[in-house]
Amino acid sequence: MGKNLFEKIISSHLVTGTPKAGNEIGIRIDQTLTQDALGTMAYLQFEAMGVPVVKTESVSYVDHNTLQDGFENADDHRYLQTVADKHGIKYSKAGNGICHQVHLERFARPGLTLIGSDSHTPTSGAVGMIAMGVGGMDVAVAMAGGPFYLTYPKVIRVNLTGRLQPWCSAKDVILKMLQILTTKGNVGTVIEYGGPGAAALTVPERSTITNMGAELGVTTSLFPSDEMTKVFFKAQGREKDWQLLGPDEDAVYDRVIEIDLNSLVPHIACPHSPDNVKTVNEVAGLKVDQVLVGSCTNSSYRDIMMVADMVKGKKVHSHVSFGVAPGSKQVLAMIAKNGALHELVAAGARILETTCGFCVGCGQAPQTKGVSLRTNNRNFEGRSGTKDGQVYLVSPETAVAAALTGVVTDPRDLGLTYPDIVLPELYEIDDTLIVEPSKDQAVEVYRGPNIGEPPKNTAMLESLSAKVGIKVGDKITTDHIMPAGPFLKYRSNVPKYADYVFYHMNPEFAAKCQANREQGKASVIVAGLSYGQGSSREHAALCPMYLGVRVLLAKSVERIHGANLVNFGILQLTFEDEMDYDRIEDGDELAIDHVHQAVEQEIIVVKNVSKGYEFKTKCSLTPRQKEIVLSGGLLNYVAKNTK
Ligand code: MIC
Ligand code: SF4
Repeated sequence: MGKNLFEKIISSHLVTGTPKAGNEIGIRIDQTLTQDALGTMAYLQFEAMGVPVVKTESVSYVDHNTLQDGFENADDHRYLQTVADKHGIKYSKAGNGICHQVHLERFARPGLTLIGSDSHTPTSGAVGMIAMGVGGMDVAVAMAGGPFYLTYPKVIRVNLTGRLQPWCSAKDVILKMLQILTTKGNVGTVIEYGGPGAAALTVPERSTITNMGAELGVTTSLFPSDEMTKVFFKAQGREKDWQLLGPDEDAVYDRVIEIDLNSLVPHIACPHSPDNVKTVNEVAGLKVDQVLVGSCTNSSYRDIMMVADMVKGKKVHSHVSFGVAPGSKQVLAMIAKNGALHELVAAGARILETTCGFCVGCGQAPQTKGVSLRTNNRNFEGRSGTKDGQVYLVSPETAVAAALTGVVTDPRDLGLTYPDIVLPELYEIDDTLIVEPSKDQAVEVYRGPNIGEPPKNTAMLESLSAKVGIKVGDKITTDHIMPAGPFLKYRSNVPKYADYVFYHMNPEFAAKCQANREQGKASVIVAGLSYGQGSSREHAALCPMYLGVRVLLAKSVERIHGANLVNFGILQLTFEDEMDYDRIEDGDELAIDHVHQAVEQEIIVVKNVSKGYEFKTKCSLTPRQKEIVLSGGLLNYVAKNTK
């Protein structure tokens, strides 16, 4: 029986376990990446492990928070640079670009494994590698040489046939996928793209598709490494990093989805979820206030050239604010040289820094109730920085159509000649902003006042007495739990950042948890379906842990967030009967007796002390994960097992 591509790469990296859907396996990690917003915690955790030099090829990127409105970011960046220097980590300075764009250009390699403390790490799956988003703690363990544990997923094959038609692009493919699979229920799945339609897509186009696999909630997405991949590696001056790698002809998949590119039309994700997808035609005519092109989804040379070509000789509509953020220094340097930058500026575009910026709510918040068309991957409520901002996700082509007309417009209706974007035979290669580490143990690590120690948890007590601190509904994202934007600068200062847990949903949450603690009680979060979707933000587990949250009771939990809860010692239970979700109320007192024994069982009985009834829950963690949770998190577990 033939192997699919995911299986092949796993087999060559397997450390423990049997690769069968649902089993826990441990794999060897070749590369890691971090970004500044989660990097500080990852490196503090790495330092706590006492390993002198990383065992992986590791890159630390600064791309999320470059506003530097205060000393905090600058402190973080200096800490990141010095800690990288000391421990053998490459440091990609602010200005070099968005981690996923730069990693794809300069580091990604077919056949390797990469984990990154950012949920869009699967972008690099575009070149035929296994790239996964994880919490910072898992990155720290991998850098120290430990295996990465994951549940062996189901593998879905997406067969692309036909060819993308003019004005339809890779973004429309992934928006279509989101319409089919939605953001819910895809935990434990990997997607492998293939077929003649996939073969015709360039690597940057493929990366737009693998990038937004994060929104589907899948473990990762991959394309085969083929002749098209070779062209990309050659153009990046890295032909030696390329190898031919794909699934066997007779590879077996758990499910096959067919997408005919010939019939694909431009799509748009409406507020406030990436799976709220319609065709652009259905929304056409809506007045637009802001248009932003950029982010790790759509900021490649191909995308920015498409934008520049479309606006050439035209003017941005008078009531639209149009911003363009090239994804990397490489892209910016090249458009500066070939004149495309001039076309953009002449048309009235605002040129934004080569960072995450608007995508993570750092700048460019739209006006009150403002309609903003963006090429990024997330449009969760409030993420833009404006609570009632109406963010729509589109391709660069659809974005420009709106920037020119002032209303949502199907780019096919513009009457323009479709630009023929030719990718360069050789990109401009200049890694000036990637600082090589000195591996000098004498390097002094800079720790400004914004750098705090990672807080520790204690082992789980025998009996748990806790109060519900908040009850929330379905699809709660890590942005709801731990807002980013102006609060990003507190990422390396957990006591401070913890004041903002659920800030936009219930600003009293931190105070309530504190009151529970004073009564000698832990706190519980009660949630609906797909809790923790959206990102690898481990602060969404770390800060609640700091506030004394010991249990999450949900209808279902997303993969990366679930792993982060384990790493910080928060017990995740799911309702055996979802009706019990309705019975429970904010403030209810709950109890679990003999927790250590209870989690060994499949069913765990929880008492609602306030209301005087019992209900059943499930704990679907692996034996290893249960032990970590009972120890109070991964740091305690590792310390216990290495004594
Ligand atoms: C995001 O897009 O939400 C982020 C900011 O990149 C996060 C990581 C973080 O919160 O640091 C992600 O996607 O994992
Ligand atoms: Fe940055 Fe946005 Fe990509 Fe996250 S999704 S890595 S914030 S560009």
